[in-house]
Amino acid sequence: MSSKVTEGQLSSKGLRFAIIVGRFNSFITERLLAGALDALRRTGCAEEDIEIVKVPGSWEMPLIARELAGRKRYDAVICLGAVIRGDTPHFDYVAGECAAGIQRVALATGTPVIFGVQTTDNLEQAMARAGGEHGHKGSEAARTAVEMVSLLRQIS
Ligand code: INI
Repeated sequence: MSSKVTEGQLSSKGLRFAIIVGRFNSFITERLLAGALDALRRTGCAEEDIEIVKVPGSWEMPLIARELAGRKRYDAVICLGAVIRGDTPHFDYVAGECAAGIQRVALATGTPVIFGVQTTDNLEQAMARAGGEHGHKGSEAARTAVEMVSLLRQIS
């Protein structure tokens, strides 16, 4: 007897997404956005089914995510940001609260809210994860969103 395995599919045709992008470290976040848009297009999503909302920084994401996820207009909300460690504890507050807030919004609304926020020690690490040698956090976040929508539909 074999076990039943449920996995999300990677087709975004007919799905609607909101993408929240932080302007802080925009040199990185614009790359994350380009990767996310490319992944959504490749999986079948129509351009008019994507809304992009820009926020000052990663700290502001959870509130806007709650607003967008709460409308039930989008199948998933994708958050894209870049928090880069500096010389002060600021990094820990911004990264920690952003991560916790995003998770809270997903659990409270039942809408997938994807944590496509890089938390790195320096710009070099950020670049390597924005289409460099360590992958692409933007396209990865978009594919995760597509998979989660499909998975939720299958199990509910
Ligand atoms: N916001 C980021 O998205 N990344 C950072 O690296 C960052 N740093 O290092 O300060 C950052 N700060 C701004 C923050 O998100 C808020 O916009 C700001 O504190 C106003 O609320």
